[in-house]
Amino acid sequence: MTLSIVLIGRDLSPFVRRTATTLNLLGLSYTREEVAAAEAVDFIRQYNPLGRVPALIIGNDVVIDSAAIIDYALELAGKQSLLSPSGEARRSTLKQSAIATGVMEKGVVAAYEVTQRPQEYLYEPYRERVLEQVLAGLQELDEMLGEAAFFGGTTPDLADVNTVVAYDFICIVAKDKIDSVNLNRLARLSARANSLNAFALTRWQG
Ligand SMILES: N[C@@H](CCC(=O)N[C@@H](CS)C(=O)NCC(=O)O)C(=O)O
Repeated sequence: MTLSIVLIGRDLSPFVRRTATTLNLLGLSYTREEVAAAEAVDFIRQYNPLGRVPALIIGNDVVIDSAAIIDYALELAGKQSLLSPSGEARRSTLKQSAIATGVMEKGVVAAYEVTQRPQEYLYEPYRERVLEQVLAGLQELDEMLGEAAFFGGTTPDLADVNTVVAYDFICIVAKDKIDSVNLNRLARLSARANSLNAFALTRWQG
């Protein structure tokens, strides 16, 4: 029996996009409820008391938080191409992914500083500090990638998903910051990944 899978959230959210891209790469079929967290609070709270996306309805079950959803998806698909089962390779992928998800978190904070506060309550030094953290994370990932096509070698792994999603998100919310530093390797990684369907289908078109 095939399980019905519904992903709640839209791809502007890096946490939603990293989940959708992972599902795509794993070849799991799903449908979408493309709602914005800020606009569909009551709807999302049926699935997550915090009103956050993503949430995944799978059969009669609801899984929340992108990390838990991705963990579940990896288990369901039973493939090890995105994350090695053990050892140094697994630790590296998890470390690169932790940096990338940290960039996402800080990027969301920086964006909310602007979108969720009245202009007079915006405290620019805090936003700047957060964006410094974002850039430090991206620079480290750029360095770690080096001249490789993907973190995963010739095909993307979980670190590639998280890095590309983090980089693309910061290009949306703080393009001036991206342009202020040299992240050429990440720019190439993003272009390479986004030429693949799994990434292209989730790229934010807003
Ligand atoms: N740790 C969570 C973070 C999810 C998250 O922060 N989602 C944002 C959208 S990018 C959200 O739903 N924000 C609404 C809110 O916090 O009120 C995950 O990985 O799923």
